[in-house]
Amino acid sequence: MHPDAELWRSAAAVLDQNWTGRYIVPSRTLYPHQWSWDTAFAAIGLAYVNPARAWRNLRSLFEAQWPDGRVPHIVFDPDVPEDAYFPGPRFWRVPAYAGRPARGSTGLVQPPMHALAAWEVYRHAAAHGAGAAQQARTELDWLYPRLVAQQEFLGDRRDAGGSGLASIVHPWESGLDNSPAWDEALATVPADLSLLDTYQRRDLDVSDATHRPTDTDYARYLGLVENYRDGGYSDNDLSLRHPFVVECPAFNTVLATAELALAQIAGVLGHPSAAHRHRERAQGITAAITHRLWDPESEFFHARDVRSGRLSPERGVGGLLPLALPDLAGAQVDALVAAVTSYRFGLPVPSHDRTGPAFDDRRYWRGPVWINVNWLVRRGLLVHGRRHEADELRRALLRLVHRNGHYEYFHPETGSGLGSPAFSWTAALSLDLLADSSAPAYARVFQAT
Ligand code: 2M8
Repeated sequence: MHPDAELWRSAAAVLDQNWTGRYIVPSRTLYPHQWSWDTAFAAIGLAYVNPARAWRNLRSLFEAQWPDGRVPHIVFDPDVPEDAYFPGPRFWRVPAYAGRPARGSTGLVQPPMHALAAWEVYRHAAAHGAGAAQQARTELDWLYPRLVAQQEFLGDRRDAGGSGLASIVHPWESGLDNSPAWDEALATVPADLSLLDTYQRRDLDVSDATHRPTDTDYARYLGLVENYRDGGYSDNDLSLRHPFVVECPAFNTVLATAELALAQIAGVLGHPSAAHRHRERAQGITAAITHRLWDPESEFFHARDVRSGRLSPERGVGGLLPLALPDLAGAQVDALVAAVTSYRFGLPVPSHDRTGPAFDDRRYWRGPVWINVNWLVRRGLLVHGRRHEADELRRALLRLVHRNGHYEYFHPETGSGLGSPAFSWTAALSLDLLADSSAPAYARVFQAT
């Protein structure tokens, strides 16, 4: 069988195997519930093999949206036992809301990838016939106000720095959980190691401790959840009440990209003035990212600690993602493309600058290669017409997955698979990479607006 056909078949099989009937798990071993941005990446791949599941997956997640617009970072499956994942529903103590029983979700968020995913699923729907196209239109109608509510929550309630950017209140909200980009801000968060006597980490039962966060960091993660939870998950006066409030370049890039996708969706749904407002918001967020997070000396985007006002000195993969912003200034695009192709990163990009002291080739988000952020970097290369680098990245990613399997992440030197095997977003985005060699069509999505 042709290697591409083989990869296609194995990727589709992973998505099948991880489908629960209502939603897709990130992986059967480590993550037995529904995760927010994983749902979006999975939908992008399901668009090719089973669009009905792509929509069902998005719908399941948004059915758990809070009345304030936040989309929880994990929606707990009531059929999965409490001890299958830690921290589970009992730790989060989320009250009942919107007709849903208590303890149905976490109170954190993740990067709002869903508008882009919905747009991608819609774009591919016509290829599956008239019925699928009709369903796509109906689902877009249902999702649009919910996607807008998510943007409003993040842009308003989470603008803790008053800068037009959304802040994250926990490293888990970034999706780049253990990135060195949080180290400096996290160092000021108390680490109560006794929490680990009270609560048992579950991740270490199913994965190698040298890959996962240290106990000190884990104790900080739990302390941050407790603080946010005990404040009723309120976002009032965040920078006074909460010890971790950070503006992340990757999170805010996804926020801006969501506005651009919403502009497309609003256009299809016949709301031209809303489309115009979405494009303006994307421009506003892009300007704020440039103003707040660009460091002209390092020529890189860094996370900003809102409480201290300091930019993190680290060059994490999140600092490359503003490349996906179509309105980014040419000099910044050039600097990011240079970083992407330099020894610091290289194709495919690792999750951290290889030359930085914090780089760790195995530990979670501190060095290994992840497919989802590479997919976003590739999108950025295409948006800025860097076709050659985008094609090279596409080939490198497909080679990596084909040789090593649909792992959660990969060793940045040897390429060997790490973390969970049969990981949904690796499989889903492999399908998209296999299907989409027509690079310029991507960029046109934005330029046509
Ligand atoms: C990882 O995060 C979870 C917590 O949310 C964990 O470490 O247990 C991250 O890689 C995150 O980006 C991802 O969404 C999640 C599920 O795949 O796993």
